[in-house]
Amino acid sequence: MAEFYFPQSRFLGADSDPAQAEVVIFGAPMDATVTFRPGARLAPPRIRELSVAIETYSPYQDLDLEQMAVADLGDLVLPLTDIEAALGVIGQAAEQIHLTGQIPGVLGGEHLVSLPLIEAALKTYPDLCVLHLDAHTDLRENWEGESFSHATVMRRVVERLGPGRLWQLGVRSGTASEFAYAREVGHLISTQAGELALLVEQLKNKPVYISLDIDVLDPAFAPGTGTPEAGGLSSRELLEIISQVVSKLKICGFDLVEVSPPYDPSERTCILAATLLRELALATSNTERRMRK
Ligand SMILES: [Mn+2]
Repeated sequence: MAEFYFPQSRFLGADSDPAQAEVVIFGAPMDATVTFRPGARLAPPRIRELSVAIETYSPYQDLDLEQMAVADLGDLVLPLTDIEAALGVIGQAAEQIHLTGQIPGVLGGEHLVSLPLIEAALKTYPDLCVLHLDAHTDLRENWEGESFSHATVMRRVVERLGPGRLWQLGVRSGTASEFAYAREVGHLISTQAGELALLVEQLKNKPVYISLDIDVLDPAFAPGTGTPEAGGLSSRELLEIISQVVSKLKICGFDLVEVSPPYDPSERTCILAATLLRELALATSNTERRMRK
């Protein structure tokens, strides 16, 4: 069994018994492969602490976390420098949650934590698709000789899923060959209404894993991240996409990664991350009903 340490506060409204919860939150505080500015492993406790600043009720979805069974397990105890071992621990923790039909919601950490999380979901949901919201393609074959990195994570995911099952939204940075690969093996979409409608149409009956890199947002809204990239979504656009698009999907797991408190002096990124975590948890409330269809 995975070992957790518990920060001083639980995430907002996540006070259910883990055995009874629909959504089970935990932190994966790892940033070993971050290429530019580390710090993401400090995010889960800070996002929890700052979640007291927001309400449990979402006017966007007209849903309240208080009406939902959400648990918070705390943060995984991870080996600091053994990346493979850390990924194993993260994957195992998620697998346990899937076994009981619950939905894991994970706070990174860097984006490489999504790989074991998606592998774990794939074991339970063999026809899994992934919706990846990010500024970056994350499709490099390797990064400075490393095949497991936050810059290669979606390439490894595609290798496990097979073609046609990765949908990428908000991407605006990568090499020409990464963009070519993205178009060849997956779906690169914009926030244009027609493309979002097509996404819902094609994914609504499939189990979907949501991987949200905070840098999909413009650095004006989310400066606290390791590799910010200009030209991103506004926080309002992203909140609308979650309430109007993501909530229509059968979400079987989600993560929120790459928040970096050392680059977030105003703490606006961490507070926004808490809001996004609330919205993602609430967006799963349709999932159980949809799974039965
Ligand atoms: Mn990114």
